[in-house]
Amino acid sequence: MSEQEIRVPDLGGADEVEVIELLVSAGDSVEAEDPILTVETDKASVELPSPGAGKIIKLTVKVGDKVKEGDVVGTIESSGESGGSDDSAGEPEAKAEEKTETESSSKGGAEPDASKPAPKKKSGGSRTEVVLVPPLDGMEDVPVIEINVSEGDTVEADDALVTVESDKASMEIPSPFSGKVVKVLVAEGDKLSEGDKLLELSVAEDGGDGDDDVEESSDQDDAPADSGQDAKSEAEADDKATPKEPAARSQSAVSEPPAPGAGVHAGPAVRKLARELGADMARIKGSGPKSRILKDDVQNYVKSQLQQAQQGSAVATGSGIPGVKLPDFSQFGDIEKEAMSRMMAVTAANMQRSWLNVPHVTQFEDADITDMEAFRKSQKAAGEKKGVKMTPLPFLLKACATALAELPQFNVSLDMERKEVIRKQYVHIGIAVDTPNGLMVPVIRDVDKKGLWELAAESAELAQKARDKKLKPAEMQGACFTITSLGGIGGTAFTPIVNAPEVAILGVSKAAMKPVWDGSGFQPRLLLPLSLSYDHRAVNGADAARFTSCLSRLLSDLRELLL
Ligand code: CAO
Repeated sequence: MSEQEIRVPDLGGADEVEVIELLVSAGDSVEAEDPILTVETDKASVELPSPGAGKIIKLTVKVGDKVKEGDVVGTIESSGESGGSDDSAGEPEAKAEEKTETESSSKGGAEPDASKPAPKKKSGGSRTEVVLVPPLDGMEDVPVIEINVSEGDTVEADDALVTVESDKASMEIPSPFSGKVVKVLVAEGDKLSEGDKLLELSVAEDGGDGDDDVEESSDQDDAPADSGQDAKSEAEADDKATPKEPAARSQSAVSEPPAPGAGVHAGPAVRKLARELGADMARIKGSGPKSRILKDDVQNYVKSQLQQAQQGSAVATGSGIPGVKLPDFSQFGDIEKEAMSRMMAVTAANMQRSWLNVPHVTQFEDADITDMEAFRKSQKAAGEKKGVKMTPLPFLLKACATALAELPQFNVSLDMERKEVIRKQYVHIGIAVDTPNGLMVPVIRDVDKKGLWELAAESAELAQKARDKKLKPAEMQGACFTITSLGGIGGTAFTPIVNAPEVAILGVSKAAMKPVWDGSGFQPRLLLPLSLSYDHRAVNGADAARFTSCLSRLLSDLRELLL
């Protein structure tokens, strides 16, 4: 381990440059040549690379500082693993310079030597093509914002070579050939127009990457089969007469300009990070100078997207609606946090799913159960003998089974994907049971075929099993309809949530004595409030009113149940 200063390398001729972004902090581990900070000249931004692998001890500059070649910007404790090995520790500047030389030709330090011709060279199985800027949708003098390749890189046809950006959009200029980059002729910040020279590409005659022979070898007189140019024109290819074909091909391959606002300012490392994380840079707000997007901006963006997705999926179950944001409740007073029980989490998800998927409407009706209550009470002694308590629930079950038979559109489920209505030939009814662990809905099967005592016994047994957590999964499945009775507790009406894929649920509130006009006077009658919520896709309002009227009729006169 040894300490080594991180110095500003050769800046391609720029005197003093401004630090616009710190890419690491004290304590960060870096590899050799990882970017440490970004500086900006009047032409381009350049990332200063780490001279070796190791741990950053400190950075001695901050954003906005001006630095020049040779300035110390920080210290690194070299791990001696790669480029930052002890061998190189003594020569950090040489390392940095080496990197900068590569970068300055590709990222903005050096001006392209416009005076130098751009000959088409060929040697052995490869030729050198000069890639020109294709038509830019009528735009001229469009600045280069990113060079996507460096000398020595192998590219495929259509790989992005450079990115240019107008005030409206940014677009990538693709490679017209597969090959190896011999020389980059532009720098970030350069302004390009159609026909300008971009770079030299060594292209294999056999369609490979033109890897090897890039030196000039004019003794090879085989002109490229498709160029139509002779050896003389190759030697003079220093102007717009350089092969036109690549430019034409480039035009067809120029990517569609992104939507307005997609133009972004960011350094290559930030762009790379965004690409790796799959972040759309057009959506990220830059906090750097001139709204430049910094690494932190990308990370914060991805973090917020993840948080939103997590909150959204917890509550929205795929509906795409935004989640509810929670404040820090502890700012208002003491709080305690407790994990949801599994049952609560499942119930919450089911409720959410039903509420979001089912267009709910609730129909209200009062049933006169004065006579039914008189009958029910008359059965008390019989019930004690049988060991069964007769509550209003079995009557409700029986009445609902009869109503479902009369109005079978309530005994269906909808398959929206297949656009089918599934009609059920059985009558299984769920009963909502309030338990210390939460709501459970055991199902009584074939309600239409069972008598009141049987229904009373079975509902009591299932309710007890629910409270004792002894229900089997099969005992909670297969319902066609649900009854949720809060009558033993209180309330005058409520709007229950349909237990999808059922299409209706009956809420029952507490019966109360009320004056009812009989045509000549008010009579005291026991009225049972009914609240029928239904899926308006499956059931229309008139049928819902028919259903509650039917229930009211059946409960008011039990003889109706026999018909
Ligand atoms: N009006 C007036 N009194 C009623 C009544 C009504 N609608 N329904 C029941 N009662 C009376 C019963 O007659 C009984 O009184 P007595 O002991 O004097 O006879 C008392 O209330 C208690 O009845 P119960 O609740 O024990 O029995 P039940 O058969 O009516 O109900 C069950 C069983 C399982 C439905 C009920 O115990 C229960 O858990 N209800 C809550 C359901 C629930 O939480 N729904 C909400 C779901 S959505 O969040």
